[in-house]
Amino acid sequence: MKNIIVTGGAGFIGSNFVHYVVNNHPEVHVTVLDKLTYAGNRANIDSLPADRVKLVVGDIADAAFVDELAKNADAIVHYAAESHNDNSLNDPSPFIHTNLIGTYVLIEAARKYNIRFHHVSTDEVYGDLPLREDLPGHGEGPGEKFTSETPYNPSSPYSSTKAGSDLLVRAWVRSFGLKATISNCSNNYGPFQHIEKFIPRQITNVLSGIRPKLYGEGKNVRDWIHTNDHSSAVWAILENGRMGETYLIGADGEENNKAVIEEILTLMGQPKDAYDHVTDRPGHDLRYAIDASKLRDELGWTPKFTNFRAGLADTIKWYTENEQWWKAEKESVEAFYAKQGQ
Ligand code: NAD
Ligand code: TDX
Repeated sequence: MKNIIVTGGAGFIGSNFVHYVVNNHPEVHVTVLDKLTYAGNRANIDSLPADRVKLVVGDIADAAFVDELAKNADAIVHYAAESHNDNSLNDPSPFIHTNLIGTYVLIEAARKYNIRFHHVSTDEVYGDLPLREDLPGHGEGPGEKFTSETPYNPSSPYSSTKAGSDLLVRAWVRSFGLKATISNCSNNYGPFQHIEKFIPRQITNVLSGIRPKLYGEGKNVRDWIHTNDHSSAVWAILENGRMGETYLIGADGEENNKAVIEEILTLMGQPKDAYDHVTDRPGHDLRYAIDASKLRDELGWTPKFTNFRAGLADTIKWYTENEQWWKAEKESVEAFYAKQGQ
C-alpha cells in the first residue's frame, strides 16, 4: 500500500493515525479527505511533511468528488464520522448524512476501483453491558464483554448510524466481494481530542476555572484505550486482517466516570470532590468492555500505553501546553452544555 486515503484524518483519532503512519511507515503517502467540520482541524496534521501528507477538503457523501480521489488510491481507511452522542441527541441529521450516506458513497467507490477498505467503528454498536458487580463472573465470565459475535443493539442516534454503516460494509463484502475489514474500538483518549468529549472537557474545565461536570452518579464504565494503541491496531488489521472480518480493539482499561474525574482533579492538584453532578444523558449506556483476544491472538497485536494514570497525566500536559488549540471554542462548547443542564 503506497497511497492511502484517510477519511476524517483531521479529526481526533484520524489525525493521530496519520501521525502514526508518517512516523512508522516511510513508504506510505497519505491523502486526508476531511470536510473540516467543527471537529476537524487542519492544525492537527500541519506539522507533518507535505511530501507525505496531503489534505483534501471535501465531503465523503459527495460521490463525484470521492470517485475522483479514489481512482489513485490503494486503500481507504475510513474514520470520518459525526462522533458525539450528545450532539446526536440534539440533531441526528448530520449523523445520517455522514455516517450512513458517507459510508455508502465510500464503499461504492472502493467497489468500483477494487480498493482495500478498512471501516473504523465503535463498541457502542453492541449497546451496553451490566456493571461488573451485577454479573456472575464479575465481568470476566463468558459473554460478559463484547466480542465480534455480540448482537448489535445500539442506543443512540450516533451509535445506530455507526451500526448501520457497519452493516453496509458487511453486506458489500458478502454481495460484492468488497475487500474490507471492520474494527470496533472502545473509548479513546489522548492529544487532539475535541473538548466536547468527557476527558478533555474536564481537563479544560479545570484549566479554565470551571468545575468538572459528571453526568448522573458517574457509575457508567468506559473501557479506555490510548489513541496510539488504536492506531497500531488499525494498521495491523489493514496489513494482516482477514477480509470480511470484524476485530474488536480494546486495552482492558475499564474505569467508571467518577473515578476518572477524581483522577483528573488529583493529577491537576485539586480536591478530588471539586466537581458538579449534572443532568444525565438520555439513554446513557451503562458499561462498555472489549474482549480483544481475536486481535491479539490472530494478529499478535498488543497495546503499549496500558498505564491509564500516566496516559492521563500526559494528556493533561498536552492540553495545558496547547491552550491555543482549544481556547477559542471553550465558551461555545460550555454554552451548548449549559442549555441542557449539563
Ligand atoms: P472526530 O469527531 O474527532 O473527527 C471526525 C472527523 O471527520 C473530523 O475531522 C471531521 O471534520 C470529519 N468529518 C465529519 N463529517 C465528514 C464528512 N461528511 N466528510 C468528510 N469528513 C467529515 O471523531 P473521532 O473521535 O476522531 O472518531 C473517529 C472515528 O472513530 C469515528 O468513525 C468514530 O465513530 C470512531 N470511534 C471513535 C471512538 C472515540 O472514543 N472517540 C471510539 C471508537 C471509534
Ligand atoms: O461532561 C461530560 N460528563 C460526563 O459524565 C461528558 C461530555 C461525558 N460524560 C460521560 C458520558 C459517558 O459515560 O462520560 C462518558 C464518556 O462520554 P463521551 O466522551 O461523550 O464518550 P462516549 O459517549 O462514551 O462515546 C465515545 O466513545 C465511543 C466517543 O465519543 C464515540 O465517538 C465512540 O464511539
